[in-house]
Amino acid sequence: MPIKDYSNVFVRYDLITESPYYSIKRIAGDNQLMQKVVECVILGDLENIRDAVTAALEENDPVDVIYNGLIKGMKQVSRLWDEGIYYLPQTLLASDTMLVGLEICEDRLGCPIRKRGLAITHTAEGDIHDLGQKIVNALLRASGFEVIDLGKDVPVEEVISAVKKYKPDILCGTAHLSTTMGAFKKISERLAEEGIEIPFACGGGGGVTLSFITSFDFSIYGKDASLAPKMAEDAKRGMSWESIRRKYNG
Ligand code: B12
Repeated sequence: MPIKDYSNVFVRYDLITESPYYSIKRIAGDNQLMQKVVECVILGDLENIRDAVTAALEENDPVDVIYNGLIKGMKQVSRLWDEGIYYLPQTLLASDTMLVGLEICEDRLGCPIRKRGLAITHTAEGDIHDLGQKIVNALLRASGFEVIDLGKDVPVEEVISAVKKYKPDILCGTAHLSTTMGAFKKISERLAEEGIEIPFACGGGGGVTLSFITSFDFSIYGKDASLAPKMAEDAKRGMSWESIRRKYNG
């Protein structure tokens, strides 16, 4: 049948919230302030994310806004990517939007003056998926840990040098690519060569699974960023990496 009405040909049904494709209420729940945060992340709305997060923080705890706003939004972005609806530009925009929101939440979380310990975080060599790492940073800082953030795409040797220099209580890593997660194993081998025994908490996606992470020494698998401060606390109290792994990975 020939198309008679062309008025909707440029409408991005995958991007508009009225789309039956997703209902924002179903994703974000009844809290309208949180709905706005989720919506900004999904749409990569850099213009409105500041106002949305600031408004949500008036009634919600920063950790709630991170989990029930920013991460919930990013989960939908992951789904849209996996289903081939989002491509790199939309995903990148959504990621940047999430980072702006996270920074505001992190400021609001503050950090205790007295430092409880030291953590080094990084995203694996060759990998730029650093959203998880940024959440880990925020939660560690909020729990009183000083965080040395080595950033993303960090060469294995740079991680080892930083560990030797700063002697942290815990090392944290994030990876998302099947081609980059092997850097964790290399770090583990280099730590052993250097005679350094340190808990190495790893998280992320793709092939970063419990069975992969626990296939080499020092490493502990963290499914969720909220585990990082708990693991860091245990490390600070002097628990060995084996005991921490038993506690969190069974
Ligand atoms: C966002 C995203 C991007 C963004 C990244 C922006 C950024 N600043 O991070 C952009 C658009 C740049 C991107 C690029 C690419 N991406 Co990408 N991307 C994603 C996507 C959609 C979401 C990942 C994400 O950020 N999730 C949200 C965050 C918050 O989750 P998270 O990092 O997992 O963190 C949580 C936990 O894992 C945990 N955690 C994380 N770290 C740690 C650490 C510790 C210590 C602990 C305790 C916990 C913990 O806590 C967090 C929650 O609380 C996934 C799809 C998916 N289904 O996951 C693909 C995905 C990861 N990307 C993929 C690919 C292939 C790419 C590209 C190669 C695409 C390309 N052709 O160029 C490039 C890679 C470039 C590079 N060299 O890295 C593939 C990887 C496949 C694989 N197994 O190898 C995926 C799985 C998509 C797919 N299904 O194909 N991507």
